Amino acid sequence: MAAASSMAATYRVGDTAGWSIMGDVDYNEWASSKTFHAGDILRFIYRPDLNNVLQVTSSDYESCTVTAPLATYLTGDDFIPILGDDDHYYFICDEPGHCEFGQKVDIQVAPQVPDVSTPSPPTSTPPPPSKSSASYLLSSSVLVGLVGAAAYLISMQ
Ligand SMILES: [Cu+2]
Repeated sequence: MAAASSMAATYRVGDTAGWSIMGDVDYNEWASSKTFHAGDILRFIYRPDLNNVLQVTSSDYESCTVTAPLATYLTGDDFIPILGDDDHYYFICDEPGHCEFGQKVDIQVAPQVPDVSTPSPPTSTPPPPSKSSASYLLSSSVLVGLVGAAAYLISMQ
């Protein structure tokens, strides 16, 4: 069982009002009340004879331009997966006037939370001293100690 923070969620866009101009939903207010992560799914429910869902670029979202969608959804009950982290997904309806009326939503995907089970390696670790130099340092300090002890013993006599 995965931790709650990593479980994918499905969000019904506009909640019970769905994807429509009829409910007078502020879709960006709706989106700002959620935290979207990669792996989550957006569910757009709407009357397909009156609406659709276009995924568009940022500029086409701003200008309600419907002529160059990145993706088009038409079924009336669309499940759209959020794939990327730290990114925006822009959706509009292409029925005349609907986007201008406010049937548009900017989904901002939250940055991915680092997985604590796989910490990134330290950026700079000095290489450990090689065994030969370590043993050389050890033996030379022992040698100095022995010489010093010998000199001390000699001076005492
Ligand atoms: Cu519409």
